[in-house]
Amino acid sequence: MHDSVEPLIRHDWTRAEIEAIYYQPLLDLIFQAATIHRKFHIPGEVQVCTLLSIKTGGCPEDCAYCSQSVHHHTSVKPKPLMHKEEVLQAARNAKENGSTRFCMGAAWREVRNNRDFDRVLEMIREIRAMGLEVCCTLGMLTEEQAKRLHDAGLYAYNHNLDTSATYYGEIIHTRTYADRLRTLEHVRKAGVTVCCGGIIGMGETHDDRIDLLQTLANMPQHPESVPINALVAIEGTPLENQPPVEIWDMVRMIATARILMPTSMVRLSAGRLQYTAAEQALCFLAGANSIFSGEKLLTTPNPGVDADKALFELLGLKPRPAFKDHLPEVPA
Ligand code: SAM
Ligand code: DTB
Ligand code: SF4
Repeated sequence: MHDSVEPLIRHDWTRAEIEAIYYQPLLDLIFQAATIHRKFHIPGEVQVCTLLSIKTGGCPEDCAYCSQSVHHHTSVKPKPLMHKEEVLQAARNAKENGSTRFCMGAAWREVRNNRDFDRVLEMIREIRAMGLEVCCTLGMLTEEQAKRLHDAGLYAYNHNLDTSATYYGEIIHTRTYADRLRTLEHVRKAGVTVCCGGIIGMGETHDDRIDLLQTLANMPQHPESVPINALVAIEGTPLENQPPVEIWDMVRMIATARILMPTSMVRLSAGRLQYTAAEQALCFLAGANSIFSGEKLLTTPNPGVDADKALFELLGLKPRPAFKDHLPEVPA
């Protein structure tokens, strides 16, 4: 990294410093974030990722926001792990539609060393061979499992901290923040890039949001990818009546993440359907440079490929090539 930009990448952000950034007048915040964004990234270049729920529902965890927990009564029908061919076809379609990252989600509490895991490893190998960055989100992992994922060619692992350590206990009772941090360490040690962010709109305070950002920004290495999700309030979950997240809150969160973690990809994730093109443009200006494309996230709707093509056209955005930062070896 160039000397003059090095001091911008820090891992010792104080609470007061983050508050000063987060609470500044919105237009100043956007300007600061946009300035940093332009130092570290090509403006207008946006990573396009596709999500697929490869194993849906029936999850023993009780995350209050989630449609897939057995603790809630939602319209999601549990489905076993998908067959490999079906998943490969979805990955091919995603590639054809311009995605460079394919992310597979499984509603597991943790990975078990069984045939299902072997099948996921095969999927990773084959999707990697298509030239796509492969990401998975499968719940908790041991270090050994993270290594197996790495050896299969996994590029990124998504494991969100979701909110502050303090508010976490209000949202999830079946695992702890420490469990989450442990898995993230295993992912790091295995040499897989980290995708870790959170959700806003779950009834947390601004303090909780700042805490989450401080935890992420003060990790020994920033997560390469930081998804910022606006809660999708799902009927049948304890958070079903949460009001929609105001665009200003999303922009503030994205901009602060961009300033604290200049080189990371900041993803405008769940909740995009409720925002207009102008609102999403503000998010890109504030430093968001990644989206999920395609009609569905895991279980909820998302803008379709055509809508996003029109958005890219309108705003003059370009898709980011795969493996831009480094080209990992294709595993044998
Ligand atoms: N079971 C795995 C886990 O929890 O890590 C992977 C799947 S989980 C659905 C992935 C992430 O999606 C969660 O950590 C959460 O941040 C986000 N998410 C889930 N439901 C959401 C919702 N209704 N609105 C916004 N984000 C959501
Ligand atoms: C992330 O931070 N957001 C994505 C991805 N990582 C796995 C998931 C969003 C899920 C939204 C609710 C649903 O579709 O079920
Ligand atoms: Fe399970 Fe993940 Fe949903 Fe939590 S967020 S209930 S761990 S699928």
